[in-house]
Amino acid sequence: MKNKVSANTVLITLWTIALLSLLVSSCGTKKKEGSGNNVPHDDEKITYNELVVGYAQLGAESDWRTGNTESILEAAEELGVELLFSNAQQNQERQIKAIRTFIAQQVDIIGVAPIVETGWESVFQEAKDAGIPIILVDRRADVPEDLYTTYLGSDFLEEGRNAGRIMVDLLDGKGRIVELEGTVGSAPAIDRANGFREVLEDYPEMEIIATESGDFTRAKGEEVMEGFLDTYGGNEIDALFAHNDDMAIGAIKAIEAHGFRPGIDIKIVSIDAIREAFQAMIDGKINATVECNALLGPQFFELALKVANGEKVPKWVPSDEGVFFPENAAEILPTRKY
Ligand code: GZL
Repeated sequence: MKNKVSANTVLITLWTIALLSLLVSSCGTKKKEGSGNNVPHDDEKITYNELVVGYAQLGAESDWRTGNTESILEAAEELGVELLFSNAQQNQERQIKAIRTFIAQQVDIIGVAPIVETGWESVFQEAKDAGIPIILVDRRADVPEDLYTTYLGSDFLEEGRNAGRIMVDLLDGKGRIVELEGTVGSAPAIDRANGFREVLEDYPEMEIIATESGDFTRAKGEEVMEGFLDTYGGNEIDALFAHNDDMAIGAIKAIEAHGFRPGIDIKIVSIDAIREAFQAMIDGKINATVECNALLGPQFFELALKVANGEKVPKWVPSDEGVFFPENAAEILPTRKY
């Protein structure tokens, strides 16, 4: 009996060891690759503090850009993402060089705000060949859709349409308009101009008498507006459409230097909704600003993590945006972050 009992004991012990070793091995190993959908399983997914992102920012040309950069840096810090950040000072070659550096450093994801729409196909192909997904942020690039994973940013056409609708109301369907365009060849400049003109098509007595690029900066906006005033005279200009608030604020200086009242003698509609535009509306110098959301940091890293983990994301993630007027500018200004 004793022997029989000991044989049973041995068998039970062996089964127990076998069962325990099976349990330990299944907990300690990743699930098999290729289990159907190739999406990493939970225990294979990386987390924010394992994510390495290269971000090629285009410059620091405006308050909007400053707010955009701050949003990206703060979000990386809060989430614990390792961020390699470069500022190309509005130079495309430097942006392309930054992307090549990120490829060499084998980051997980590359984010880029393309300064202009063209000239990206080669370097984006290099990123694709290196297996590094690209996320377009803020501005689109004119490349085949397989060269970027998703675009996070505004509907610039709609921003231009909104500015056009407001301008029609301000001028009651009739007037002579000068236009300060953004950076030549950039997605916001191209689409804001097109959206604005789309609306004006139905108003033949609304005429754009001059358009010139102020490169999204205050200094250039003031310089170009001075040129408009010298050429046409303030009495011949009913309104200004500025593709961003920084150029509008520069233009305000030129308008006042020529002895005219911005917002009254010359109406002003611009885009971005930066803090200083709210102050200018409070001061009666800007008549409306169309919001272009700069605070894209949190959404960008949320997308980056999803893409790094092989999750499906939409080809375009549009920003939520509004339009602001002087009536409630004082109430809203304290809530604005850029
Ligand atoms: C728009 C952004 C533009 C802003 C400008 O998304 O690219 O660039 O409107 C900025 O202020 O310079």
